[in-house]
Amino acid sequence: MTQDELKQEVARAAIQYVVENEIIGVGTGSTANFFIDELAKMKDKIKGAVASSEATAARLRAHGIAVLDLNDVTSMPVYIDGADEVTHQGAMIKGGGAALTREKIVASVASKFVCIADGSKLVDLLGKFPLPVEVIPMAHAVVARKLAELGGEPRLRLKDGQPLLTDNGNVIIDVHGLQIADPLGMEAAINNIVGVVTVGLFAKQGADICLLGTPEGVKTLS
Ligand code: ABF
Repeated sequence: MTQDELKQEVARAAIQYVVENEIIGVGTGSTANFFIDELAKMKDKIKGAVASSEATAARLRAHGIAVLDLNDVTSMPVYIDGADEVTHQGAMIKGGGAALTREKIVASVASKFVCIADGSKLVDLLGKFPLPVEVIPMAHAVVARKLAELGGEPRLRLKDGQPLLTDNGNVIIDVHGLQIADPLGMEAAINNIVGVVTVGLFAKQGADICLLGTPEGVKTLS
């Protein structure tokens, strides 16, 4: 099976966690896109969705799914999203899609985080995937110096030769070369760096359930 087929498989499996007549939080990335396409088949059975990026909002609207403002939502039973890396304990690196801030915000409102990923994302130690950190543009140099002190190699994410800007108008530093043995401690340390908006470590609030697409079928870690 191709990686896309594995992502489609796990996206289909995630539908079982959608609660009818409720609002659902929806993530960002190619796996999340496959999930949105599956969610569209039951769009009349949900109240609407809260999107974790403009790209996800556009895809939801294209399917005729109501996109709700998080400020009008006080709770939601489930948030479904991909990851760049995930451990057996549910800690994740996210942000490869530059949506980490809104992903973390929407996930914080949901009662349950269901991670959907192809099996290649499961790791014993986080950090081979460069850790995304969303940063206020005027602070990226000083934040990069602080991140280097933590043992990483910080690189400003570029797009077409210019700093990539997130939906929130910030920039992203990807930290290469980390071996994150203490995801909770690293998340707290980077959160405390002045100028950091969000770090793409989801350890304090990780995945409650992780669905992994594998050639042998969907495996569930919980
Ligand atoms: C999103 O899912 C991002 O946080 C993460 O980078 C992405 C994974 O992308 P894909 O599903 O395309 O592998 O939540």
